[in-house]
This record gives sequence, structure tokens and C-alpha cells, in this order.
Amino acid sequence: MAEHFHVNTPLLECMRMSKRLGIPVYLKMENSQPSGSFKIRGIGHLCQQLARQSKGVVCASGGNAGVAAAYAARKMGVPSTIVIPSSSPQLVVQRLQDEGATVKIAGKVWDDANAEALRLAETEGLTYVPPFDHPLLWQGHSSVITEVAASLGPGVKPGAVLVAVGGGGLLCGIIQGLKNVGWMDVPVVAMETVGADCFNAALKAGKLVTLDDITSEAKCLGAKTACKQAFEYSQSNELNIISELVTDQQALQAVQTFLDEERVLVEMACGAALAAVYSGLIGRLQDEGRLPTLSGPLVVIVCGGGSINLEELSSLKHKLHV
Ligand code: PLV
Repeated sequence: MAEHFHVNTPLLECMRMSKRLGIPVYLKMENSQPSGSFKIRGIGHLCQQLARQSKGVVCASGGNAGVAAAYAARKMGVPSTIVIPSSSPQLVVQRLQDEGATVKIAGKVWDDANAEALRLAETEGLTYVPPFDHPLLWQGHSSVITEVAASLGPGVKPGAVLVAVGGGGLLCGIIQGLKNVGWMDVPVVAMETVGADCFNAALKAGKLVTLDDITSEAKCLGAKTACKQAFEYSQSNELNIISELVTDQQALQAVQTFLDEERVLVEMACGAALAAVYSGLIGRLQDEGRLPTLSGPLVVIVCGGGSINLEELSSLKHKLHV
């Protein structure tokens, strides 16, 4: 068996974004992972640690965690059951089935699907694979920063890292990675969409909060409650985590600009991070002094996502009037 399931992804200099911002911008291309998103880093690691002897894994997912779990399970010769909410697009079902997963649809949003996955783990004796809240996931995700450090080479440190937040698993992995390579002082800009903003809401409230509903179309950011570790990091004086929101329209516009300029199609969850560049937010944060003048390149985690194709893109454009 391969040592791990993820691949070492390219770190690409992005001339168009660099020109826009007037600073070097690098793209960490997690969309090119075998499962289509960064999720395979953490989930692959967790499955290798916890599911080798398993009679089956079960994962609740907006889409990408499920594809990663199904991919890892297939490679390990273990059956997988993936529970998704009815809000996930139909194309996700097909992708999961292509990976050999048994797909169940439960509830309207991820939290509903998760309740069903936990029930199945209990009643059927399956190994539960959490999509964002587990130290093994964060450890797996942290490899993204180790790779960035290796690609940038000695003496080059990012000015900031730009990342999307759903339940906060990727954010925790990034922070862990920054700690591992001694880059604790690098600010992290953590992006969500309005209506899938559990992390931002927690920061505003000064404690974890559970959203009433997910009203954003960025369904893969749609956890109602952020993980505790992400919130705790946000409260640490040693770290600089800047939480910001964009609208669904801005996230979708960013998906389209990225497709047009970089010829890569990503889903809205990733568009939320890209929108920080295209909407001028990064520049604004610098003008307001909330983000220090960047002493190194901006590293954008292109988290990817498979819940999109041309049909889904045009349906989202129609729905959001973009
Ligand atoms: N998506 C999770 C949680 O959904 C899932 O089940 O796939 N970018 C993409 C493309 C994602 O798929 C996700 C998470 C994120 C960003 C955010 O990552 P997180 O949850 O670790 O903050 C409800």
C-alpha cells in the first residue's frame, strides 16, 4: 500500500492575481488531489490509522469529505457508506458511487446527515470518519504547509495564507502546519460565505455557536457549528487568524473568474477563499491595517471540490443571478 493517499500538489505562481494585488501570489493546487480536494490528506491519514481492520467506514459529508473517505476505503479494500444531505448536488451521488460507496441521503444539511452517520456507526459497527473535527485530520491536513515550505525553499516565508473554512478542519491543519515549520507569525485569512458562517459567528459571539440554518449555496462550508479547536486557535494571542465573509454572489463570481483566468473549475466552497483576492478584500484588510504589509507571497489554498460541473455552475448562476 502507498505510504499515503494524497499527492504532493503544485505550488504555482499566479501572475494575474499577483498583478491584481501588487504582491506575489502562489496557488496551492489542492484541486489536483486524487479525490478532487485537500480532504484526502486528513481523511486518508485518519483512515490509515483507524480503519485498517474495519468492516466498513461511514462518513457524513457535503461531498468532498465523502469522496475522500470513499477513495481511501477503496484503496484499503474496505466498504464505505457516505451520508449526504439532500442539499448536495446530484453529481456528488454519482462521484461517490464511482468510488464504490453506498450513498445515503439524510436530512437537509450536513448536521442532519452527520446524526445519521453516527447512528449507523453505532448500530452497524462501522468506523466513523469525521469530516473536520479530529486531531488525525488536522495532522494529515498539516502536510499542505510542509509542502508549501519545501516548494518555497529556504528563507522564503508566506506573507499570509488564505483559506476557506467550513467546520474548521482545514484551518486547524494549516495552523498545525505553520507551527510545525516555525511560521506561527504568518497571518491566516479564514473565509466563509454569509449563511455558512459558523466560525465568524463564533468569533463575534466569543464562544462556539450553532447556526439555525445553512442558507449559503456553498454547501461544503455548511457546518452549523465550527470545531472547538478552530475556535480555540482564534482566541490564541500567538496566532493571527482573520475571519472574513463574502456573499454567495462574490464566491460564485470568483469561481467564474478563476475558471476564466486559470482554466480551473472549483466549487463555491473554494470560491469563498478566491473571492478574497478578486473582490479586493485582501487589499482592504491591508489598507485598514488588519493585515500587515505582506513580507512574503500570499499563499492561496485552492481547496478544490468536486461538487461542480458546467451544469451545476449554470444552475448556481441562475439561482444567484450572477
Ligand atoms: N467540506 C466538508 C464539510 O461539509 C465535506 O463534507 O466535504 N473547501 C472544500 C472544497 C470543502 O469540501 C470543505 C469541507 C472546506 C473547504 C472546508 O473545510 P473544513 O470543513 O475542514 O473547514 C459540510
